[in-house]
Amino acid sequence: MKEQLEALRQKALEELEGLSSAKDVEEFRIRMLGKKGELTGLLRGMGSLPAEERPVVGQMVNELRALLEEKLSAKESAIADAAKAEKLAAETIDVTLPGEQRKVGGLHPLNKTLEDLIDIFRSMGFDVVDGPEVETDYYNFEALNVPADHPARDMQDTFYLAENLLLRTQTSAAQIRTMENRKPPIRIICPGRVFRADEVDATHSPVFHQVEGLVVDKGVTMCDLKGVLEQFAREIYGPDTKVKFRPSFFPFTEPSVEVDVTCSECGGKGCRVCKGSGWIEILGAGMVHPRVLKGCGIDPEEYSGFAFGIGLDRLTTTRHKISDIRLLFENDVRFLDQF
Ligand code: 2U9
Repeated sequence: MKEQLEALRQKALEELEGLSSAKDVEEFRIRMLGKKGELTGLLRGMGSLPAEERPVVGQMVNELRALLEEKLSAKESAIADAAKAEKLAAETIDVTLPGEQRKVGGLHPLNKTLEDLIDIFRSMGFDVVDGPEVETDYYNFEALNVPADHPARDMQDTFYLAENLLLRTQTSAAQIRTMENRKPPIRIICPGRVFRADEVDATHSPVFHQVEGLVVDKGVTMCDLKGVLEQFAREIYGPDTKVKFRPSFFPFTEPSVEVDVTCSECGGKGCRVCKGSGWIEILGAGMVHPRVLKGCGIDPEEYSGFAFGIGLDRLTTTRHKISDIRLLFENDVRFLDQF
């Protein structure tokens, strides 16, 4: 029996050495120390031993059991430590590697131009007002003295949603509402999207952007209009920019003008951008028609005003020498990245 025990000890210690996984350890434990295990088997065989040998062999069995248990738990923690070390090594992060480059977004060129414009007019004392994109016929046309037979009222030029409801063709309606609700002095600009049933090409889009302005007070004259718009043009195109006022016609202003600036590309000599003329048209303006003031409850005998309309898309394309208005709406990041 003693030899059997010794042989088992030898074999067990040898096997134990070769265990390499938690699963191996558990199987070994069951095989040796479990209920039907080899050591337990030897213990059962003690019944056939002479009584005086039983305590000695019993002690040897217990010692071997204790030794195996101790070695097993040491083996177990060694395997767990090795597994942990291996896992940590695999998870190692090299903090010195360069980080992932995150792209930082920028303002769309239209918004950039709009922000510049708002800054310029704010510095001259203008407030910014907003209005709905869906308007009634009254606010979009009637209140602006646009007659019923005006071509702009045609279905071909305006997107109608219902008989009396349309997508605004200019942002003026918001200014009519301001005049209805506020007493002069009024000094506002109104930026926003407007809609016209235009075919898309390099210079036209059915959706585009405007910034309209309105000043109403006692004694406002064409001189004020000229001063404000010259200041605006110089801030946008540079201090040497010359400004030209040409007579024009709009139903909502009288007199009306169109405003040109010297071409920023050629300085007025004539080039491809200004089609050889040396001038670029940037906006329309005029003195608010007395009928428009009256319709909003403002007495044209007491007050006068001027208004202007700037096409933001055109201003943006001429400023940045963008050849096609469609680029502003396609949102191709390769294009937008340049601003
Ligand atoms: C009120 C009264 C009058 C706004 C004006 C223009 C002239 C004009 C165009 C510029 C380029 C439209 O986007 S565009 O095609 N606009 O030429 N707009 S005067 O006149 C107003 C506005 C509000 C109450």
